[in-house]
Amino acid sequence: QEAKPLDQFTRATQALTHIFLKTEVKPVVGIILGSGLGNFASQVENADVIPYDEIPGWPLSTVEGHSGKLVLGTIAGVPVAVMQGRVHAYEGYEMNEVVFPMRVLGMLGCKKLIVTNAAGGINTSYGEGALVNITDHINNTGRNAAIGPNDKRFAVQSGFGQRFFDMSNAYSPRLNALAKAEAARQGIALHEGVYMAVLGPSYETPAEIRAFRTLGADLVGMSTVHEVIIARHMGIEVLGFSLVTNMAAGVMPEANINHEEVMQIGKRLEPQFASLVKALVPQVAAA
Ligand code: CYT
Repeated sequence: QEAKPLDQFTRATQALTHIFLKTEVKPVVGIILGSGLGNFASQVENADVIPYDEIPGWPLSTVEGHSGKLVLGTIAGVPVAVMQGRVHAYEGYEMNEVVFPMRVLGMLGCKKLIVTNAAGGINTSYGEGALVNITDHINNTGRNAAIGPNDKRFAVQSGFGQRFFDMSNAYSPRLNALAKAEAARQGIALHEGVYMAVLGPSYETPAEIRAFRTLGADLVGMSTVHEVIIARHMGIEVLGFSLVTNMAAGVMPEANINHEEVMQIGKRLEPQFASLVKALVPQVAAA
């Protein structure tokens, strides 16, 4: 007789058990680092580093520049779980695999999420290297991460874990206000924008970018929306940032887009990004 496949919640508890055996940190803020922003993990003090390939059920990235480690420790005294690297749907992963780490972050005790990505700039008021606070998203991937049987056990606070759930304030206005104030305090130019997610892996065509602009998108990328949907399903409050690594296709005539450039811009903007996020961690935790 064949064993019944384990449900997502049970698989996530297996990952949780492994993590609990490797660290005593009980994170309250989860941080997901996008392409080129992985160095931020070095900000974590007293770090316990768990390679993704040790964690049962954790999906492994196939893309260069997405090294895979879960780093647990403290930032400004706040216990955090930092994901250095994530998988994308374009790698061929199913939705439940893409958001498995997000489920585990919630179960570890993270009530807040800081999610970051490298994105193409659609809004012409941005330039390469612009730092953008995400105010909302448009999920144009054709998939929703919450598909499949609904499991209420994933809720991290009462009233959440519902089959149908609100996305009106998916990107927390009060956390965005903290980010805006902190950026001003540090003299960092922080833009705002709506993030459009596509499946990828091809970058967009100029016609697609014109269409997306008409639809209200300021940024385009291939991640984040699935994690945010699952965070909201669980009742986790979200703060999101995009780093504009390149202007999207057709925005700068003559230019074309390559992954190396995306990674380089990430490295260049890292110090600003790190200083902003580091200062925000205790504020977000206390909010
Ligand atoms: N750039 C990026 N599209 C872009 O132009 N990083 C993702 C998607």
